[in-house]
Amino acid sequence: MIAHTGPMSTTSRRYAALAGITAAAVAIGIAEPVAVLTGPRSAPLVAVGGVIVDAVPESGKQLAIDLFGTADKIALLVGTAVLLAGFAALFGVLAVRRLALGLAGIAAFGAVGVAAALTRSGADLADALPSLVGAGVGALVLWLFIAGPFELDPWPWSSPTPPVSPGVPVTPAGPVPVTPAAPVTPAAPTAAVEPDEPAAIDPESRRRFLTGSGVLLGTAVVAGLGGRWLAGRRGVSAAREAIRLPAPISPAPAVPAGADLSMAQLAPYVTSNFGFYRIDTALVVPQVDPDTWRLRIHGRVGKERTYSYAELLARPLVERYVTLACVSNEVGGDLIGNARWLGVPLRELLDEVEPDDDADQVVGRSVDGWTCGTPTAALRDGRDALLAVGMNGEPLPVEHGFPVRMVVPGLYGYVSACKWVTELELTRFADFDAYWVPRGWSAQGPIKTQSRIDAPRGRNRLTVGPVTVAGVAWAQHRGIRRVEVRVDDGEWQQAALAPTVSVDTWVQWSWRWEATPGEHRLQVRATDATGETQTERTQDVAPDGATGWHTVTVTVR
Ligand SMILES: Nc1nc2c(c(=O)[nH]1)N[C@H]1C(S)=C(S)[C@@H](COP(=O)(O)O)O[C@H]1N2
Ligand SMILES: [Mo]
Repeated sequence: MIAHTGPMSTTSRRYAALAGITAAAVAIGIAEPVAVLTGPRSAPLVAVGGVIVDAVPESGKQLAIDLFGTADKIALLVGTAVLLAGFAALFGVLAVRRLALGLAGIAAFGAVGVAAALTRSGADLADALPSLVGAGVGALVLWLFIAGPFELDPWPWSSPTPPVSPGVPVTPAGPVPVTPAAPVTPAAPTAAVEPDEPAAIDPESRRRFLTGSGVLLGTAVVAGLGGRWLAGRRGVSAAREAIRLPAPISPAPAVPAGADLSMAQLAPYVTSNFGFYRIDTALVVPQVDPDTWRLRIHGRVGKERTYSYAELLARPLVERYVTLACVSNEVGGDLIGNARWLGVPLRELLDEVEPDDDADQVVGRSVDGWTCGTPTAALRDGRDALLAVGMNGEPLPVEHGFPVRMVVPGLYGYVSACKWVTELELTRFADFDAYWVPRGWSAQGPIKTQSRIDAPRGRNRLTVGPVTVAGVAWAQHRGIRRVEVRVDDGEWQQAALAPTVSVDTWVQWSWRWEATPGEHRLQVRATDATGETQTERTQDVAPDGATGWHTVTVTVR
């Protein structure tokens, strides 16, 4: 293979880009089945994506959530893949100039993959393997197209004297630009050699090149999807389905009749597991085997202790309805849900380890390294803070933290609801910042009193006459005393509150409105059981939760 220095023809660049992209695709694809052995988080795409998730400032993350909803993870993976394809095309072009340059590009990407995989929390050396194997195979593929059996013969150049592969006669180029999509018949051998025209490619070599890249791209897709599928089969769904949860010694109170107004558009009082919002930083859902899972409670304690899943299930369990809310929930947003959680009271576990008096923070640590910091007081003050194993009568869904998570009434999820929890460390707020704190969020995250209008929706067209305005309001662990609605800055009108199970859940409210023609603005505000009314002042979700009144504009005819 000769190192070329003249300008490349467009045709040449297209083939080179195809070679580079094929090499990268095979590298990424092959890494997936390797990651079945070393764990899905070691796959290069997932490892690099994870580093990006942790590094992106919260404003960017919020934007992603706004744009893509919770599909932001898929968007990130697709975005990463597109970016990667761009670089891969460049590496292909470089490789035609000098193979070593292209190979160096692939090696650099391999190194990025290795570095990302090794710096994920809990990583071991084996996690380098998917990126290493991928880069090795990718390099081989690049060689195949640039200087190996699939090489174009010759690589077209627009330099005055097209370089000649040894032993192959030069065929002059035809006037038509050659593109990979439309194969061109070889030019007549009699045509004059134009100095700026690339030499015609041997059709046989073009066929080999295109067939090779087609087959290899297909292989990459099959290997990638096959690897993901295998990883899914190695997951813990089967183990989860085999679990029979014991009955609680302290069952959840029955949901009072009328707690759910059963209105279309209105969020149901109990959120289904399927409908429950999901927020976490995990690009692949952690698969935690309940048989080997352990919870270690340590740090500033008198007696460090470790619990197994079976030990937890053997303890007296309680079941409670608790409404979980995300601090990233905008006013009027839906990052909130109410479920029936089964678990061990965290207070009992903490009593057993005998925390030091100055240990004011309990850091929950997930198997993927994510952390949250909960005030020790909130876990010991008698509220139903749970180490949960069940959600709405089932073992926790895998994406909601299987086998074990924390649930603490009254605190936003980011400071309390650690999923896939494996460690509780007693420490001090002064000594440790949990995951979101250095990223601009408050260390303390009590849930703010909020209310939402679910019906009617904005832009709904209504007819004159009675309209039921309804929604939910929440002030977990304080409870809701009053919900008021007003129309067009008029008098506040008291809404009817549906009954609830406890102060730890949201409440449905409704108000009958005699709608008059025209455009109207509906607003809601709640007052919690301490007598405090939610503030009108609007505040963004960062650093400790949004404030303001939910406002919906409707048209009545
Ligand atoms: N391991 C882990 N646990 C986590 C998170 C996370 O990123 N990783 N996110 C928290 C946040 S911000 C919220 S709001 C809740 C959401 O719980 P859900 O996904 O079950 O609704 O989980 C919390 N627990
Ligand atoms: Mo959250």
